[in-house]
Amino acid sequence: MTTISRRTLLSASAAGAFVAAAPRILRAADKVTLRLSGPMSETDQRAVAMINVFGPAVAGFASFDPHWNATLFKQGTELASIARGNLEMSITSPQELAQIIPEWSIFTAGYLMKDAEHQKKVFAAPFMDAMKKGVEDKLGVKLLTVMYLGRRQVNLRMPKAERTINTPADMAGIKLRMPGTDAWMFLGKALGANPVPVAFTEVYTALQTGAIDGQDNPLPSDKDMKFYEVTKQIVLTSHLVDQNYLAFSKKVWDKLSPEEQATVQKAADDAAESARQKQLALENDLEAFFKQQGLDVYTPDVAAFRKHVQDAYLSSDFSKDWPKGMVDQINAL
Ligand code: KDO
Repeated sequence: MTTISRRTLLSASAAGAFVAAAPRILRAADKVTLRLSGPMSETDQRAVAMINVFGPAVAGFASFDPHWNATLFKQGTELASIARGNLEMSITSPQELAQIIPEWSIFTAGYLMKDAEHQKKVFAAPFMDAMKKGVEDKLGVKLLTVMYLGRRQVNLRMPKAERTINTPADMAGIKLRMPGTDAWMFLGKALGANPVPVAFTEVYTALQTGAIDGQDNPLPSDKDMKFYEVTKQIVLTSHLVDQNYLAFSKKVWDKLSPEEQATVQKAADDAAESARQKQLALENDLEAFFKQQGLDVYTPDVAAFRKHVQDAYLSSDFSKDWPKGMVDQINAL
C-alpha cells in the first residue's frame, strides 16, 4: 500500500468534487438551451415537426437547438450524452434503451406492434409507468412521447429479377445493414439475412459502393435519405412498426416550473402527432413514387416472415428480460 501524501489526497478529492458537481444547466439570456442531436436529416418529418412545432411552442423560456445528421453526437451515443449532462434531448429508440435496460428489447421484436395508434395506446398504458421510471432513475432521461417512424421494409440493391424475396429462406447470404445494436442485429438474423452494422448516416455510401446488399427502413426514410437512388427493390415485409421516443434530460425537466413542464409536454405531443400524420401520408404515397423511380415494390409471404421472426424472438434470450405478461398486455390493446 503506497502512502498517499496529504496533498495528493486533497487534490484528488477536489478533482472528484469538481467531476461530481452537476454540470451547469445551459441558459442563454435566462432561457434554457435545449440541444437535440439526431441521425436523421432536417427534412425528415420528425425533424420538421420538432423545428416547426416544438421549438416555437417552448420559445418563451427555452431555445431549441437541433443538430441533425448526427453532427453533434454519433447515432447511439445520445442517451449517454444526456446522462452525462452534455445534451438535453434526442429522438431515441427501444433498441438504444435495450442496450442499457434489457427489458426494453420487448419493443424491438418484429411483428409485435400493430400500427401508429397502437404505439400511442401502449406508450400511454399504465404498465409502461415502471419502464419509464426505470429510464428516469437509471439514465436521468424522461421519455416525453412516442414518435412514429413507420413500417420497416427490406430494401435491396439487386433487382427483383436477380433475387426475388418471398420467404426468409430467400434472404440467405444477403448482407443486410442494420443499426449497430444487439437487438437490431438479432432482427436482421431473424429476417434470414447476414446483418452488417452501419451507422444511419453511412448507409447511402455503403449501398452505393456495394459494401452491403441492402438495408431496412420505413418508406419515408428511404425517400428522405435517397436510398432509392442506389437500390432496385423494396420488399414489403413490414417486419417492425418502428417507434422512437422523444428523450429529455430529467435534470433539465426538474428545473422547469410546472407550467413550463406542461408546455414542454404538450409541445412534444403536438410535434409527435404532426410528424405521425405526415409519415402515415408519406407511407401511402411512396410506393407509387418508388415504382416511378424504377424500383420493384412488392409484397412477400408476410405470414412466413412473421412466423420466422416471432419464433426467433420467443426462443431468444431477449424474451427472458421482458416483463411477465407484457406481450399479452400489448396484444390486448
Ligand atoms: C436506422 O438507423 O436505420 C434507424 O431507422 C434506426 C431507428 O431506431 C432510428 O435510430 C432511426 O434510424 C433514426 O431516427 C434515423 O431515422
